Amino acid sequence: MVLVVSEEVRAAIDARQPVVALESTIIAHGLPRPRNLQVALELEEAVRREGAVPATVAVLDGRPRVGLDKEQLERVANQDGIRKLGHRDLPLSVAAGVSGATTVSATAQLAALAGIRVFATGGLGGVHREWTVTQDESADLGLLARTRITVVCAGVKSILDVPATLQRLETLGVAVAGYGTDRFPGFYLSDSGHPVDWRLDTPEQVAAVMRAQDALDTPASTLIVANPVPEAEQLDPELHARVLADALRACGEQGVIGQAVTPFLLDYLVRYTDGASLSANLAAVRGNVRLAARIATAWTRG
Ligand code: PSU
Ligand code: MN
Repeated sequence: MVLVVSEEVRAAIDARQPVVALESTIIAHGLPRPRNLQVALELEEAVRREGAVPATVAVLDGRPRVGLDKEQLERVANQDGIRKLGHRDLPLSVAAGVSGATTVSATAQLAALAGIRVFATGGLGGVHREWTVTQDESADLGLLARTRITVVCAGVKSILDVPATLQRLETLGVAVAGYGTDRFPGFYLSDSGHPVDWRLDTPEQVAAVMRAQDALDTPASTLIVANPVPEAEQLDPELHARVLADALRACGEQGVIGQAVTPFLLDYLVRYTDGASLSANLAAVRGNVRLAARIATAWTRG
């Protein structure tokens, strides 16, 4: 098979030990260098500290990989012009023999193919605010609607149209639960301003939902566990609103489109909040990774 699963990850899956998939677009395109490599290593370490095995996903020289060693992580973090791969790009990158970082959609697809059930990221993609003009909706949503995996995230990125994204998730039949909250988290913010219908409070409760998905034999779809960044570590909501408005304006003025939109907005926020958005983003991802490891542990114990 074209998919390469690292020995450590393969052994853990086979032995039903907890494994957490991690995406690589956040490393290559979502965080500034050189911080991105430190973060990639730190997130893997955080998974290990919780007793689970990290499986970072990327495509290297046309080979989709689940589980990267340090040198491979370095390539993802430092290679100039490394591509951003959604799930539709996977066959194209394989045939072309190129390297790329995987988004949520591509990571979820490859992780599920490898037999991994739990995945952690920062914020999901979704419906962009100018959707009526641009039709820009992240491919994350469509893929999550047909993949059996649990994604731990801090909601969807706040640069998006959050209520429209929540509506799309409902339409697509993707299950969403707040973790320890009745509010849908807002990525950089603990609360997006929108409620969620379901709340889960422990890793065991999450694992019980996963087992119920299997028992009901429902059409494959994702369980989104929306885990808020702690309020003390969130971005100041006023600063967030102000800089985001500027970022969206700059994005339109500069004619940024397609795959470039999300990295452009994230980078703008990092620069014009003096790194405060980066701290909030990292706090969110760290919390998600730790929770994902605990969910994977509860899941394998069941
Ligand atoms: N979460 C982060 N930073 C990121 C992303 C998520 O904290 O950079 C990435 C994910 O890989 C997600 C992608 O799948 O942004 C969405 O890109 P687009 O909007 O172009 O689909
Ligand atoms: Mn897009």
